[in-house]
Amino acid sequence: MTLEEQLENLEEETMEKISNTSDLDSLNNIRVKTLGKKGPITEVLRGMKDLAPEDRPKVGSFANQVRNHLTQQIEKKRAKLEEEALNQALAEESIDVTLPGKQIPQGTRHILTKIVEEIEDIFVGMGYQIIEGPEVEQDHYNFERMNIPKNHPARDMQDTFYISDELLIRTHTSPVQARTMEKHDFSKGPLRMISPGKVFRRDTDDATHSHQFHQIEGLVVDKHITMGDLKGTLEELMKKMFGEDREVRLRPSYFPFTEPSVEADVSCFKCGGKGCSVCKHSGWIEILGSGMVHPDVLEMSGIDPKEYSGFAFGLGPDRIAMLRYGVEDIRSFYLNDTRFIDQFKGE
Ligand code: FA5
Repeated sequence: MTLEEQLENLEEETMEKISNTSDLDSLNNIRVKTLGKKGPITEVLRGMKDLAPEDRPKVGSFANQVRNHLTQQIEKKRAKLEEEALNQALAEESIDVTLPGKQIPQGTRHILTKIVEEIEDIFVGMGYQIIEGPEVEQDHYNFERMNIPKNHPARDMQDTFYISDELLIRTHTSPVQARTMEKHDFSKGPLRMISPGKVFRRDTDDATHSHQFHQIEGLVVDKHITMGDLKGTLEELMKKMFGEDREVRLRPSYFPFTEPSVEADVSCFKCGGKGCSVCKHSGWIEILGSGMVHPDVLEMSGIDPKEYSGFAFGLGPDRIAMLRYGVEDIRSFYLNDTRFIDQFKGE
């Protein structure tokens, strides 16, 4: 068989193999075996040295023609197989748009944050400013300026985490009263502020006490502020929070920084005052401590108590949330159990 005949046979066999192959790996094998360095075409080209010099160009160009043709055919087939593979992959990957979507868990603001924001909105609507104070506080503001000097028995009412003799984590938001009063410029108008934030006490945790909880302080100072203003303000708050039918009752109490001091009760939102388990069958729910700002507290903040008067209150949003949603254990707010927190998503 002449070299040309060998090449023709080889071309024919290889074309058949190319057309029969159906995967990229075997196509690559064909390419390596036929066109590679050790393949038959290279072999033929090597055998040219035995040909008569005048035959060499003819056979050489024929061998190149066969090689080019086979290379083209292999490339064509590769493109076809690759396209098929891609189409198959796409077909397998196709999405079923009728399947339900994957749920992406979404966080929600904590219910205590929502309560605080709700109360903030009510007071902003009445022209109050929101002022925040430091959680690490000086003894001076937390106690002294609140009319509770060192060794005063009233310090026992708020068991305290001290950092040093003069520094503590605040036991109530009342120190923000002193911080705000000493800075207020009354020539620009009355002082009306609320101050929400975290407070800390060395209380033993139980269902209704936590060593960390929230308070919202309220303070109004101006000329001619009376208990009537306090009662009206608290009534407005309670109606907005617990419904238009709510009433507020003030009972005498004691805080060193208010005089007179009162506890405010709201008529029970559950039974309307008839008596039920929420109000412990009294018809009333204790909701906050308040009173008229003590003249000494005004004076310590540089305000003349003969000219100015004010009222202040401190309420616990944790207890309000417990009452409103029937949460039985205050510790649930702080355990970071998302099953508990998620219950309030829609609130
Ligand atoms: C005070 O802290 C006063 N500073 C409130 C005040 C402000 C009175 C301005 C007058 C004028 P008291 O210790 O009662 O008061 O706390 C206020 C509220 O914080 C309570 O009504 C209660 O809702 C909440 N509270 C107190 N201790 C705890 C506790 N351990 N866990 C959860 N809530 C608490």
